[in-house]
Amino acid sequence: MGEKVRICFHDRCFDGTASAAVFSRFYRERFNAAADCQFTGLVHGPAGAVWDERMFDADVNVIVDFKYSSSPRLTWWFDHHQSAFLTPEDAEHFRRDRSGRKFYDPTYKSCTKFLATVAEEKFQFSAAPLAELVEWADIIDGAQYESPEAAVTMNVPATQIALVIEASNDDRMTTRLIPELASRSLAEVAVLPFVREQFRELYQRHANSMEIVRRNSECHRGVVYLDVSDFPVEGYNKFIP
Ligand SMILES: [Mn+2]
Repeated sequence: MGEKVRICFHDRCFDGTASAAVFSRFYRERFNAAADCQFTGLVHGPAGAVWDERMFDADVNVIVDFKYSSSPRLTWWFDHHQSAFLTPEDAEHFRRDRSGRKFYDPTYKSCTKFLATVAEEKFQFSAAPLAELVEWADIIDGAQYESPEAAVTMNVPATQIALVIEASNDDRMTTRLIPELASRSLAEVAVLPFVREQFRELYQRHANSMEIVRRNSECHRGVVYLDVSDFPVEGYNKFIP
């Protein structure tokens, strides 16, 4: 029987998706090459009741880039969010943990970089083949773009994949992407037909929203004011203004 590994990750987020990819590769290389990794994407909802015990249904249960759970069924946890603990009891539970498999550091800009660093330093994992993914997760999650233009032009594979992860209407998109991100370069992933096709569609929508924001914004003393309530814009990239 293959070992089942449930990896819960922050969905519709480049960093969360990249963290799941890095963890799956780390686990297969350092613990069990035959592990059957299954992925569950999560998005932030109203506070409380984030974790349902039934989600931790595998032999190994993992959370990356998302809130802590004090469940005894949780095996691994990596996060960097300030809001990692839902309650003071959860924070205390984490402080008392002696498993050596739960990790938290809010000074990291991305969970992906944090996970890769811990895996290298404590578990002799080589993150070198995933260096590009790790670097881009840090840029995107930390909003460390060279310029606001770099964030909206989406002319490199990483920002194209980020658009697909953040804006796709297909709920299975991220779980399809994770194994690709774990094994291919970003340039290879960006030209996979299912990625390319989604990108084209979403980019068209993004280009339209850029045009709408451009025509309906005013800048006063360094502050951009815009009203897009009359237009069919379903959210727009925060770097456009
Ligand atoms: Mn993150």
